[in-house]
Amino acid sequence: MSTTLTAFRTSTSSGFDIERVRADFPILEQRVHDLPLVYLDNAATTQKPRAVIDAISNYYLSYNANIHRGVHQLSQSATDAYEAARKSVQTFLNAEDAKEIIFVRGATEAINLVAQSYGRQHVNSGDEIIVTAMEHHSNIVPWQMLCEEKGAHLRVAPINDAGELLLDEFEAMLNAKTKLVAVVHTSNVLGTVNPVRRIVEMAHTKGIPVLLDGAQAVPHGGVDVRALDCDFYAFSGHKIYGPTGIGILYGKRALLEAMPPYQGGGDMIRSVTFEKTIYNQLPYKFEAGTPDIAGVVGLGAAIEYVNGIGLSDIVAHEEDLLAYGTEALGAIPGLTLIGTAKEKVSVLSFVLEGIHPHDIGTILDRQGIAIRTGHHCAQPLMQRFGIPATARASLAVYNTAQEIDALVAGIHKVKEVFA
Ligand code: 7TS
Repeated sequence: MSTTLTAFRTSTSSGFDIERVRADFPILEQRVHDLPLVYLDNAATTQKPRAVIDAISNYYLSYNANIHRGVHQLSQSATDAYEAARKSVQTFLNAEDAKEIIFVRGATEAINLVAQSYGRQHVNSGDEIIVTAMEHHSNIVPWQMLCEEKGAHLRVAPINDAGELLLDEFEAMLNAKTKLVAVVHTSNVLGTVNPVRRIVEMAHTKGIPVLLDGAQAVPHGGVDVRALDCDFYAFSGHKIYGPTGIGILYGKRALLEAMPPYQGGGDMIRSVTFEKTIYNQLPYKFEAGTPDIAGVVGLGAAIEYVNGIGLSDIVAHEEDLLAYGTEALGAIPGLTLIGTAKEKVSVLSFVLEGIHPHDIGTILDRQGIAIRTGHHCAQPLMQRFGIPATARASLAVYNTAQEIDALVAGIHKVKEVFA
């Protein structure tokens, strides 16, 4: 390995210590095929620190009960923990009100909620919804379903070869028929961080609301929904060191108040008769049925964990890794990085001349290295780049320069197999 980054920060004056961070994640001690695990599939899902695992087991061990229902002590404790997590998320996103934080299953469900509730209420025949060419399927298909139902049109803002949104083209697409802009904050394939503040400004000038898909943004930087002034923000707990099955929809209170419920059932009502149901207030109106209480508790612990390290240290560490990885991978003959935006997070998608990404992933796995290969639920983006798939290494707070060295050595082995 010839590449060295002299200023690599393995610890900082503010106390960031990579070895201490790694020790928080028990799974990183795993061996795979009798080799140390090198986990570089964080955009798919992150590993969980002990604090999250403990919070979930502590819920089941000591105060498992349903929420908002019982007068008994355990139910009260469960409700308190559930609502405390909502507060943590509110603070984390800098939302004005905890009522604007809706617990859902993940980013996918958050987007479907907006499509089915806000979308069905506001989108009509001939209207338009704008997305970008770099969306995950979960920010395409719900809008296509809505457009099909309503006779509306999905329009796609183009990107350049580096994987950056063409802002002028995007702006030119906004018109009186546009009912919603739904844009990925950070691309799961390219790592591109979109200029979302500008996007919101452009759309708001024309009175168009904006949904941001933040699934890949929240783990890699601070998100301030009030500063962004976005109308909806969606993310998943499992990509930010929390459990699967839990995620967040943030919505501006006035918008959420005016939206019909997404699902009917227990907890989302104030009163029910066979003649008429009166819906509950926010946020419960959108939380029908028994929620994933353990998941919420786990997500709350994950956010506290991230706050404990400090997002600025996480970002600084990942920036170092990205710079190191970009240089190291870029030096491999025959390797092309897909996604070279100026503003990007620690995602390294690549193709190797003459070798299918699936073969890269399989051979790397034999070396204990976990990456993802395929279309990454972004088939239209693959078509934009004229490729069927990429290999993708995506980095998190616990990754190291040595692991990138292992990846580089692994890729050289892949090339030897196919030489
Ligand atoms: N939006 C983006 C940008 C994503 O990357 C993903 C998941 C989702 C939405 C959906 O999140 P979910 O938790 O509701 O499934 N992305 C990926 C990925 O890149 N590899 O596996 C899942």
